[in-house]
Amino acid sequence: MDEYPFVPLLDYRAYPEDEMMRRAREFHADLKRRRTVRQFLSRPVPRAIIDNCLSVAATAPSGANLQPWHFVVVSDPETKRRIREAAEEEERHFYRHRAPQEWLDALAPLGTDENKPFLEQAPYLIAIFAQKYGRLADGRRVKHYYPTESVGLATGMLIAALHIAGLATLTHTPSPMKFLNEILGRPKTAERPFLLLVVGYPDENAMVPDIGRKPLNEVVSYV
Ligand code: IYR
Repeated sequence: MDEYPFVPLLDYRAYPEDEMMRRAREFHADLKRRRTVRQFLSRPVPRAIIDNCLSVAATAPSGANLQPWHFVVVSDPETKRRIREAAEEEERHFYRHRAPQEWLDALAPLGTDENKPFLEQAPYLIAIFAQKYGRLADGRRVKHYYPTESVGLATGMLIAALHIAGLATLTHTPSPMKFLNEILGRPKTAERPFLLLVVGYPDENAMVPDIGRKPLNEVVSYV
């Protein structure tokens, strides 16, 4: 343990309990307004805002702090077009053949289908990859631990950061989505596409499904 440096926890902040409550409430009030959106404006978003939100994501905890994630921010129209084309091909197969009726029934309230125009309309697609292993400067492999969990945590923080910044997101999971490695030039064996996050301003006329969240007593128990 003495071999590795430790530093004091200087950045931690304590608050009086009333302020803790206020901050927690405020955060909830902000985050509960988040909705997954499927209609986006093509209005551009400054890249600095995206960079800042990615900096938030990159603070996530990860297995052995190996930070097993890679984010590809796509704004190039031709690349977006290729992603849309490949995703819609997978989705056609999913909706017409692959999805069991039970899955289609579960999706029905969301009103989704095989058409994914938002993949071209939204200003940014962020393709998130989970790395099974990393590489040292000399090319040797470094095994990553809990990559899926770690990338899930980073993605949650990214979604929250984008929302707080005033942007809308859609967590899109075309399946399978290995085509993302091909189109975006990411390593095939080391990296698994985790999620395609669609980012932009919601269309003024965007409609969202009338669905809610489970009450706390259904999702929490105290022992
Ligand atoms: N990938 C398909 C189907 C789909 C699956 C789930 I689970 C969703 O929450 C929503 C959609 C699609 O994107 O349409």
